[in-house]
Amino acid sequence: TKAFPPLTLVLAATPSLGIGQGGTLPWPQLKKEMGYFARVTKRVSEGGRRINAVVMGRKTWDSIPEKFRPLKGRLNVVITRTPEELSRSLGMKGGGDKEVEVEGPIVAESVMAALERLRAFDHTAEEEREEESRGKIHRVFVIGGASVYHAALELPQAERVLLTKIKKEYDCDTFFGVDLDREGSGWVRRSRGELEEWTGESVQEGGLEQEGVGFEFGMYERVR
Ligand code: FOL
Repeated sequence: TKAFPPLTLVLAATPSLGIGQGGTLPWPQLKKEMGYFARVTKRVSEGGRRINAVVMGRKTWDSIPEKFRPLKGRLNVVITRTPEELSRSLGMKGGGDKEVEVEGPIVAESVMAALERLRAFDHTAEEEREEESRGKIHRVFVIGGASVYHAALELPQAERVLLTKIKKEYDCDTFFGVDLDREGSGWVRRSRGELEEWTGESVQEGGLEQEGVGFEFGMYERVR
């Protein structure tokens, strides 16, 4: 029986694989890079009846500006060992002294538990389906941070990484654990054409530049 659902890690990193600094991204806002992230994580093949999921750690959830979370058009899943603490902060939205219940993310205590919740959600989707059809969830993206990437990489389900290489160094206190370009890393870089095909994005050869910062989109797949 095949590992399900497949996972795609999405991240941007500096040359030394830095991904975070002080609870936020290390670089000044790169609108085109964030736009790519948003489009790729939202895009589904059969528009309308399917949705993608984004799985993230609690600190990543906290790092997303309140007005952008839950990330719209995607099923949000937050990993925390203390779900009751997260629920408390979720209930506060709406301002004032009254706590207002808002549509929140799915909460799970581990990446494994998150996948179980997603499988259950998929089976619970109301549409009738062919026996072979995979249900309501199209793709599952792991969007960080470091400890959630680390846990996901331990699983055979993690078969793809969308890595944006930021071509400038910034002070970072959080790093991605695997050098995907290293020979024998167990990962292989796919071509720009293959990235375009998989993501549905049209990608500039040689990358982009914004605010004097160069960056390039890449895709890696697990080998074996
Ligand atoms: N992957 C890549 N390639 N770039 C990233 O910046 C990135 N960031 C995270 C995970 N993977 C990434 C985690 N951090 C938002 C903010 C922080 C964040 C992830 C997402 C966010 O607000 N996203 C909005 C877009 C808002 C906008 O258009 O400015 C979204 O709808 O996705």
